Amino acid sequence: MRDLMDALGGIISRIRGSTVIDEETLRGILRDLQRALIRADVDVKLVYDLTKGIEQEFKEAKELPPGLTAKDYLIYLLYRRLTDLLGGDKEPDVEIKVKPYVIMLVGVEGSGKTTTAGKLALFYIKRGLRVGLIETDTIRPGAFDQLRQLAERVKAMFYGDPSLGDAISIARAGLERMRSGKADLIIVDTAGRHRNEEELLREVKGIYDAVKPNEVMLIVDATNGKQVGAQAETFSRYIPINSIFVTKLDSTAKGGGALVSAVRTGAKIKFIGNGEDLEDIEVFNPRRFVSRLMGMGDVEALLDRVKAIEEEEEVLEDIESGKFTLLTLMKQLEAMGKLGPLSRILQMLPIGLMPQLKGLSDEQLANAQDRMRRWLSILRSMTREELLNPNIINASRIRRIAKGSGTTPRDVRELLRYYNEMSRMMSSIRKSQRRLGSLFKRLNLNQGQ
Ligand SMILES: Nc1nc2c(ncn2[C@@H]2O[C@H](COP(=O)(O)OP(=O)(O)OP(=O)(O)O)[C@@H](O)[C@H]2O)c(=O)[nH]1
Ligand SMILES: [Mg+2]
Repeated sequence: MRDLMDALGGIISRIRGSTVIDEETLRGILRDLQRALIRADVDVKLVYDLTKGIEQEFKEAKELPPGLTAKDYLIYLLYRRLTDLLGGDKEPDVEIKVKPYVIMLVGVEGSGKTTTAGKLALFYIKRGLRVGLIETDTIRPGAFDQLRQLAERVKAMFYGDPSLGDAISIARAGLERMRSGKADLIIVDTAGRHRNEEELLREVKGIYDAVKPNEVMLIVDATNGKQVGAQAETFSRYIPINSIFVTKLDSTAKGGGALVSAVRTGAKIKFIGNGEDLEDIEVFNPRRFVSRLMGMGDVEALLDRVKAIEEEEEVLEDIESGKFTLLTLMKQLEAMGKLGPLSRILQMLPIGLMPQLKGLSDEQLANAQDRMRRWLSILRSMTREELLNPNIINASRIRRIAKGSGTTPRDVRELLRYYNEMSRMMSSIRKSQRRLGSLFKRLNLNQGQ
């Protein structure tokens, strides 16, 4: 993945280094992006859609959130589109909830199944599970020794008896053994090669029927680039593919294409492998992956900012639509904490929590910040019900909340008083806003640009 990382790094420096992002600069940047993605073996049509989408969204954005420059916004769009292409912002669930849980590994020859069996075993043993490994590959010479040695290294149970002859009997016997050995997780490794593809797939299907795994995990080699989708397709004609493990991301320029292709099969990419060591396994998180591709620190700070702005946006919407609960207040305090004095909420509400912030002395400012922190911890100690219906907060609830937040009942009451005051103020602001109509709103939205 180094190549793609370098290319994206170059694109980001180019964005940062431009004086303005005009039509021509944008074109050039998007062309670089297309080139980088196509070189990483991402499907051409997808690349085209992605850059087209960025271009449109960038041009259509009429108002940038305050404090965000056009360059920031372009980098943010790049990040968001790439994350979406890799499956959005959901982290896969890798927790084992049913025991014993059986995972069957399938994949073409040399994709990394046996190594991955060892990696998965170690991953779950570290999380306190008893793991059993079963080898069913009767074709590759040394397959049994290979997995037995891995099992010894990670301290997993092992079963594999080539004298039984056929893979299906071995799988059945292995399952029996691991169950009586009280394994929490049983991993069944399979062959990747046979006399022909048909025969391999029929054996895989036979093992599947005998073992009835909770999960079939397809192991794909990232060096195959966008071909991994076709591999998934072939296997899924015989058995359902539930999850994907992408190996060898460390050793190929085609990793981007492999990942995108895998995402598009509809099966969840759960893990990626980035090295030959057993420790080289990572839960696949598209957000984290893309931030790293784009050069972490830089992008992450920007993303935090965008997120805070989005949260602030929500609060403003709540306020405008007449919803002002303690939950709104909590979100407001959180957004203010992240955005600082730039916050539009702060500009909109010159009184209240931090009266006339600009005119405060350092000491008063520190006090205000202390109070803000204290109030946040009070709000975080409340239940959702309390946040939405402050009326139910009686004396005993106040005592509980104070205890939970390490404050005093007096502090809690102070906050509730503030909330009531604020609530009243909000409705008067809303009234005046309504009177001044859209003019006021427009003026307000255009601040900071
Ligand atoms: N660089 C790198 N190499 C890997 C990774 N995963 C596996 N390998 C290597 O890929 C080669 C094949 O791995 P195996 O685990 O034997 O693959 P297999 O799918 O079991 O192969 P067959 O049993 O023949 O189908 C070995 O040399 C592994 O060390 C990875 O994430 N990165
Ligand atoms: Mg193998």
